[in-house]
Amino acid sequence: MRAARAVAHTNIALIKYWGKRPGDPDQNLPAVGSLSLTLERLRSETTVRPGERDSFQLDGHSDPAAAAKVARHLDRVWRSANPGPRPPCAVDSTNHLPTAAGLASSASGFAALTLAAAAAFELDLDRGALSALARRGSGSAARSLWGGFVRLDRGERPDGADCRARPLFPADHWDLRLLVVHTAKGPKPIGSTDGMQRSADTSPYYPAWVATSEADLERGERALAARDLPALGAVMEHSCFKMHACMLATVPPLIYWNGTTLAAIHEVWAARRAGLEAYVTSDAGPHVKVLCRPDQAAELAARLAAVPGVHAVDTLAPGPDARVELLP
Ligand code: 2P0
Repeated sequence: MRAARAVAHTNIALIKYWGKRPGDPDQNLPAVGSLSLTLERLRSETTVRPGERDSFQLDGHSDPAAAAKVARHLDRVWRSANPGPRPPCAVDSTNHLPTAAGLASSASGFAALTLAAAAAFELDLDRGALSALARRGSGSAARSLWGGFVRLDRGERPDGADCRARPLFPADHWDLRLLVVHTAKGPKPIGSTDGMQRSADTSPYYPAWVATSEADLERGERALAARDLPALGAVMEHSCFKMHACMLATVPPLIYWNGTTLAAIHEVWAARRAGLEAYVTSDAGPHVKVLCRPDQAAELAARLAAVPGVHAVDTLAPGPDARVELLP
């Protein structure tokens, strides 16, 4: 075993993932495919070294629940190539993004952990196989192996081998901006894994959500290929609001938004009526993400920063591939 450090950037789904298909829970198989944009700057950096015993630190703190998830994921990576016991690992991770607040720290976190662990264990795996492994840690992590625009296919196989992401277009395919409009501080009340299970069990709109997702993926991919922002924005908003409709109809209801979330959405639509090309999406959290042109990003960011209750607005360009290096 070696020591290795990986960096993976977070991603925002333009066409959303919500719900798992039946099967082995450890395979973590999504019920729908998804299409994402990897972001610059917002990233996880993870080092895996040989240790006396397993240890895990996130931003310099230990957390037993997170350490158990990390150990389970190290086992998956190790067992993908080795029958024997896994060597103990010292894992250190730094998140350059707000953790557990709807900004997908699990995406960049499990992607970086998968990449660092595979390099530390000296496994010869291609990125597709790494993506399928990352998915078992967190569905959205499968998409964070690549920069730019990425598609995660739902797949059909029970072993998940065909459920891996693939890069559609690199970051320089289309110079877009994503504004992250922060509307709250602190972690969200209900994690995605529990939330999507509740939706699958109780939301009468869940079957419609699953049935209509494939068409959205195709529309989204076509709009990306054509660099057609109004077309991409329309299907991105539709996917987002269908997912939130499914969440709202869950028993008890899943409402990840606050009042400021809705005010920010209305502000984006007002900007659009005023002639700006801006489209919203939001995830399992209260923040609003706005897809727009680079030349209109500053004006939109200023409008959104002025909405009462908005804490901050980050402007992000498409980000790079995940990367890994062996350490001495
Ligand atoms: C997404 N989300 O596509 C969607 C939109 C949240 C809303 O992927 O259970 O943390 O670990 O596979 O990846 C968040 O879900 O869930 C997510 P698990 P994950 O970005």
